[in-house]
Amino acid sequence: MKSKKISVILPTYNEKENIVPLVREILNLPLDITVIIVDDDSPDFTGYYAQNYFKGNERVKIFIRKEKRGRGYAGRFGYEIALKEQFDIIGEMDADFSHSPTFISGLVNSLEGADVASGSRFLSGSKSLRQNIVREMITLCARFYVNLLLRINLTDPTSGFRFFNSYVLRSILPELRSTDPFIVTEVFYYVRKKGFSIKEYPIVFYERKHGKSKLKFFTLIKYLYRVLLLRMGLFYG
Ligand SMILES: Nc1nc2c(ncn2[C@@H]2O[C@H](COP(=O)(O)OP(=O)(O)O)[C@@H](O)[C@H]2O)c(=O)[nH]1
Ligand SMILES: [Mg+2]
Repeated sequence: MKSKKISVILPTYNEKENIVPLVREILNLPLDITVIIVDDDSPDFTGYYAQNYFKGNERVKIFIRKEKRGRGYAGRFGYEIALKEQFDIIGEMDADFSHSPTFISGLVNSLEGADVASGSRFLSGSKSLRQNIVREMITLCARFYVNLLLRINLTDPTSGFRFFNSYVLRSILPELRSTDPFIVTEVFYYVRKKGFSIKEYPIVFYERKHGKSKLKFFTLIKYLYRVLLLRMGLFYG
């Protein structure tokens, strides 16, 4: 796997305190990884802060988007950049330390026998150290709801910590319509629909280190509705 060109996309919105130590940890892994930060012009200047810190470092590419803010837009933008730059493997993870870089090697290795490798909070060997019980319950409910309606058949269908062989993203990118965090599930839906294989890999899910979650209650409600629309073939973003 050492010879493969890997990129890790980090969508960021107000992650100033997390971004530098996180990227440094990723760059220290014994893998050929380039980090792609997609910042939505964070009010705390996460993007500019990272730009300044990693100035001249070719392994860190930073994009500060000024239009159409949202996790979904940022994700699609990151995929597009990574595909254009011809990485063999494209990964993504949250930039708040809830996803630890220590699992990246395991996820990348899992891609030898699968098209997609996804970090799961619900396998033996997995653990969730999240302190927010309500969010934990929501994740559990979403797991059953999504698997039932979309037949994604994963232990963790809302995991945003995953790696793709690049041909998978090239194939599904034109289908994606999400503007917000629903993109996490939408991606799995099209991966399955197109017949690609997904291997889940046990991870520990940590509480975010600094800052606050951007997920709003209203986004969760929209999520439920969007799963239905996707199932009916009526989801247009
Ligand atoms: N670029 C971008 N990143 C976002 C946006 N919303 C959230 N993120 C990032 O997406 C990741 C997950 O968001 P987070 O707020 O931790 O959601 P949670 O883990 O579901 O509570 C983090 O790295 C956030 O900084 C957004 O609108 N634009
Ligand atoms: Mg988070």
